[in-house]
Amino acid sequence: MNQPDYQKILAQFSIDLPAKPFGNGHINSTFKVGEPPRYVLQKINTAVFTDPEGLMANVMAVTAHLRGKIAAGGGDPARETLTYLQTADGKNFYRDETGSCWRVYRFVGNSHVYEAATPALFAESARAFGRFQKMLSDFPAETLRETIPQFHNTGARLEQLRGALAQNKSGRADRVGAELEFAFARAGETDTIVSALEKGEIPLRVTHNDTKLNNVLFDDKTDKTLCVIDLDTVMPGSLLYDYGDALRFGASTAAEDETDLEKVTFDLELFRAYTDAYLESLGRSITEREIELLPTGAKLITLECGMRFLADYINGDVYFRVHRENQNLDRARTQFKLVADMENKFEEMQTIVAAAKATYCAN
Ligand code: ADP
Ligand code: GN1
Ligand code: MG
Repeated sequence: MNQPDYQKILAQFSIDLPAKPFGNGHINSTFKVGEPPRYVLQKINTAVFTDPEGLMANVMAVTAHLRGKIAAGGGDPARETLTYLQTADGKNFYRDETGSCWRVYRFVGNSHVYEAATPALFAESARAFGRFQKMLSDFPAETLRETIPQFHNTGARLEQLRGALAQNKSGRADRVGAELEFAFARAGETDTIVSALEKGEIPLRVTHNDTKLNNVLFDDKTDKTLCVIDLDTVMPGSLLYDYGDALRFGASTAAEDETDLEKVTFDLELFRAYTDAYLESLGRSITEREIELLPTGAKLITLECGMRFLADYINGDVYFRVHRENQNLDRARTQFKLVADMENKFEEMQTIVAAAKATYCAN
């Protein structure tokens, strides 16, 4: 495939600076622009985000709302949320002649991300997601487009796995019998969050939906969090999705694609650090039933992510970017290992949540 003409793309945003690949995301392609970097250029993966107009409308509305809140609280919106540039003809992304969609936003200088964290840093990220949740609590959720329908509907994800298995496009299905069995054995639990939402037991909120540790920028000088990034999946959802996804990634003792499963465990110290800081920052804005379901949220979002990786492996690696063979299968296996470990530690998780509730969410 021909290299895209970065200079021509950037010229649409009136920028004349060099671009270099950047970041570890599985979906979009990211570049830093300028040396030292001044902007981030991103190609939106339109196979995943089929409605780039809707996606950018969401992101622009959410960042405008956050900017207002940050400024009102005496913060610096230029460092604490993302600022997108417009093209010369006033659009918030540029569609090139091949149909690829590109957007540009300001690089937040003197910042870094973590792929793994200590309890103290993980607690910092929890406070950032807690603040994010609170700042969006009065955002009109119904105005957001559901850019990826049923994104965190774990039951629907299980059905997608069944569909992948039935089609077996890659011919790999016979290699993953044990993993399929693991997922299908938990079919009865997959509806818990969605059905609690449907019954009105827990509130529908504006959620981030992709709360990996590497989606928070930390300040180089202070190691405090600056900014929640990667806003493409901001949609109406459950707080349990955000809590669960953060723990799935950040409370693991190994990388998401670790091949040695002995190294992959669910770390209760990290779990406690995140839970304490998250509940402290949410205080009484989190409901009783949400608190009760926190351990379930962590487990189900991890199970769901494992099912998504497994389905993509069977589909032939068409969704998540891979850098080596079997990477999606390795990712699925780490997630299922974490789920099994959470099942063993479930009572301890509940005890940690109850203690955090008593400390931070009491009347
Ligand atoms: P992806 O969807 O590929 O995960 P992200 O939006 O998370 O893309 O960006 C990928 C990486 O680029 C981040 O993990 C972070 O290291 C870096 N990054 C993204 N936005 C900024 C920014 N505004 N300032 C500095 N670094 C950024
Ligand atoms: C993808 O884009 P990135 O790498 O932040 C995925 C998430 C998964 C995650 C697993 C739009 O996130 O849902 O949890 O990979 N994003 C999308 O690492 O599907
Ligand atoms: Mg990201």
